Amino acid sequence: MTSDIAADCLFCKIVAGQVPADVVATSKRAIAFRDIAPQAPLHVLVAPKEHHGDVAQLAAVDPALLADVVALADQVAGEQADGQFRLIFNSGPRAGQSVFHVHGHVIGGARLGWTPA
Ligand code: DGP
Repeated sequence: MTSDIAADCLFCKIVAGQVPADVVATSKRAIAFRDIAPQAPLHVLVAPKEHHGDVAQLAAVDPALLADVVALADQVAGEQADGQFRLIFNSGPRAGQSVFHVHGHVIGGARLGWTPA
């Protein structure tokens, strides 16, 4: 789904300031905020401010916006960790997506293993 704001979307509400979040950075079209259940010393979510369901949908309709989201991830990793990071976009429930407003998990701040179960 693609629209500026989706009803009952948690991350649209964070963008709108209706749900509190620890926002660490913003750009004109993207936002970065700390994950509520961090899995690493750095665990920030980067998302477009407008609503898109998943990363493939965003890439199809607005690749420049996806590039903005990736650039914000790089900025946050540079500001909050050592600039090295893993960027994970879960796509679909079986892949672990639970919030259907596209977001990348920016993971870093430690040496990372490679064990996606
Ligand atoms: P995913 O499972 O890939 O859709 O990631 C959703 C992430 O969102 C998950 O790691 C937990 C996080 N999350 C869920 N609810 C909230 C919230 O209210 N605030 C914040 N900051 N993060 C949340």
